[in-house]
Amino acid sequence: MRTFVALELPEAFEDEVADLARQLSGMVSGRFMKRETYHLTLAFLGEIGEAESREVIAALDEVAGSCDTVALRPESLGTFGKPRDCTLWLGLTQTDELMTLADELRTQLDKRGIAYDCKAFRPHITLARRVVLPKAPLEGLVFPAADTACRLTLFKSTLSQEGASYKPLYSVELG
Ligand code: 2AM
Repeated sequence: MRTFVALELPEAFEDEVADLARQLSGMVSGRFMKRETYHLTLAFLGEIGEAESREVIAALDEVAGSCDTVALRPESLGTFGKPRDCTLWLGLTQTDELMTLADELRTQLDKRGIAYDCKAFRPHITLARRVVLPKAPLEGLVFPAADTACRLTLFKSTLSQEGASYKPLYSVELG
């Protein structure tokens, strides 16, 4: 199964992210993500089997025992890809606590021999894919207020023509 580990978002924060996405949907064209897909990925694992998933669960338990809840501080919009076909995301401030949490998770995965995408961690929440950006800057947007993430989850990702759907497999509470 295709998997990743992510922070779940508090409901009030999700509401405000959805509100930002609504503002953007009037300014850019693209395939906007459903609200229930919002998350903050800490490590993308890709394909894993049963035995590996048990190791990932052990890693999450270990992380939950040593890491506190983390602040989510919306910072700016960002994109991956070309301006006429990109992924549009909300970037979060790389606070020490958030970077330490991602480091700790990755250390625990390393200890158990679980491979993950090693690209540098860039905290973001994907808002839309296949986006065509306008030439003019995106202005006048209201960003979500800062909040706190408390739950770390192993997700299964299923790809289909309608886009990916994510199912939580195992969660731990931080702090
Ligand atoms: P994205 O939204 O920027 O594509 C599930 O695919 C989650 O894992 C998404 O948050 C996705 O980020 C993230 N992710 C990180 N590395 C990935 C990779 N190599 N392939 C697919 N998704 C990846």
